Amino acid sequence: MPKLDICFSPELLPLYDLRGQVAVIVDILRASSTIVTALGEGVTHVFPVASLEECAAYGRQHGCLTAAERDGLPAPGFDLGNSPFGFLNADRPPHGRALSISTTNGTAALRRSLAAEAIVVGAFLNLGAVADFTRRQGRDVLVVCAGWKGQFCLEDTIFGGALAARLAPDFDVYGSDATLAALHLWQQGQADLSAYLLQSAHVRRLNSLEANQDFAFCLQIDAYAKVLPLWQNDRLV
Ligand code: 3SL
Repeated sequence: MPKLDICFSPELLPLYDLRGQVAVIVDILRASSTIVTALGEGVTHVFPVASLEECAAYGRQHGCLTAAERDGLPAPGFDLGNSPFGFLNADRPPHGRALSISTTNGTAALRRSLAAEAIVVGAFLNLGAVADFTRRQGRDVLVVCAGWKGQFCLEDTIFGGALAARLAPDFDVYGSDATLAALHLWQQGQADLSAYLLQSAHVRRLNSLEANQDFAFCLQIDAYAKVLPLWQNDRLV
């Protein structure tokens, strides 16, 4: 039976062997939610890159939209920041455009997971699509939580618990304390995710940046039920 495990932070990735596994990259607030939204709103493909320089270079080379964030704020000189609402602006629809994006933790977590057999971006917005995909793959799954600058984040971990709950009993979701902890968080928080996460560090950080509408948006389960950002060559499609 395949197993699901959870890596609480990209700093812990050297402890895992991603070869042959499906990596689910999660940065609920907000990179993975923003990438899902962008693809759901008509962006053709996404180049997730670690540095601001690469983000700008991809923008020039591919003529694509650019989005960048550092410390929660839009990085200067790019078309957009890291808010999903950037892709919901009726005056500037993203249809048919590609996107390069660089964020503090989320896109860097993806770049550090390239040894995996398959890489998919997960969020509450596409939880069902990720669960269906991982079930079809039938391989071991590692949920890679982007965290915050190497630290544990509640919202990414509770997503891991939600995915584990969806994959049980077809997957072994009881094999590590990390997954057990995530399942416990999900059992505690699922009835009112918003209330449960209110005290979390990143929610407080976003609130101080007046990005609290993003928080509620990113917690919508299966709002983009058909969006499955899959890594192919150098991009998410
Ligand atoms: O670090 C990241 O990847 C971002 O998602 C953080 S923020 O939500 O834009 O602050």
